Amino acid sequence: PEYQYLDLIQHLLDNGDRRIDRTGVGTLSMFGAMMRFDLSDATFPVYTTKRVFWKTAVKEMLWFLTGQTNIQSLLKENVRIWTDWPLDKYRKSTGDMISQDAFESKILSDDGFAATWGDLGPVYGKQWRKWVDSTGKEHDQIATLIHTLKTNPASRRMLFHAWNVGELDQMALNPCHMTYQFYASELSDSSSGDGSVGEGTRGKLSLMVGQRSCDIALGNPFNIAQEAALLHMVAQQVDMTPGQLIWVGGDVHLYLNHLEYAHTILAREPRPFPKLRLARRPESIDQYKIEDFEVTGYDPHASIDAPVAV
Ligand code: THF
Repeated sequence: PEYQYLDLIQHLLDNGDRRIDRTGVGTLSMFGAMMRFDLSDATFPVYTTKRVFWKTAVKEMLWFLTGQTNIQSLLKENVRIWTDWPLDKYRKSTGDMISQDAFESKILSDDGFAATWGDLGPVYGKQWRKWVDSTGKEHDQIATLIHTLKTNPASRRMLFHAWNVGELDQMALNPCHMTYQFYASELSDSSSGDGSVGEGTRGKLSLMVGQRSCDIALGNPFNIAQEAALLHMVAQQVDMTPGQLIWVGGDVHLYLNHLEYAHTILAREPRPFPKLRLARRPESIDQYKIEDFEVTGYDPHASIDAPVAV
């Protein structure tokens, strides 16, 4: 299954359209791609051709699910993948060429500073949990999704979306992964009940994620791991078993400073995906902790350093 990922990278190297992107780094790009991962038997699709820091990726997902948008709470979990954007803004606005370490320390120790400089605007978490409509009413898309999965799992409207057109200009970065659509199959008769039946008995749950823009080297390994984690969590919450994770990419690109990364990873042999067990079943979808994720059998090749384009 990991060959899908390697094939995409090979395709970008062979046929990618060379262009200058928003960041100025340049990419090899293609339009339209799909990957499918089977999550049955507790499979956790974390790529093995490099070490993927899956805990960081899952922590980011847990952060999205709580509705937070300030990097302070991420930094408290030692997740530094979002620092570049507020840091860039701070440096450009103040002319203070502070180091990343010093900036992060200040965000952590000074709540006022964090409130001013650490917020990413109405990004994923805000839209997922508190989408504000034209009347000022807040919509919790995640709660609605869980409710529909429990009460009407044959619905074709089980999705949440981050592309809030009216708020795009307030976001540090426009959403990359946008639509999360769920599909339940093999539904049992108890599916219209109260969800109090035994674990995983109500049916099989699949997730399709639509992503408009994908950094194949840095972003995609994180995205697949965290989306798989989300599917495992949602399935547990609604008493279903995880089915397939289907990933659909729009502009899928390899940054030109990741060419060596591409050649290194293509020379490696994939190994079996690890397994995921959720150690406990929290009361709600936003109460999972990283300690709940018990991963076994992860035996990756060495990690590869690659710079992120801001
Ligand atoms: N912008 C770009 N250019 N690429 C992205 O992947 C990306 N994201 C998020 C928003 N904008 C993006 C940020 N997510 C890493 C991973 C995910 C990121 C940003 C950076 C990263 O550097 N990963 C390294 C180190 C991980 C670690 O230190 O824990 C890695 O080797 O995986 C796509 O969501």
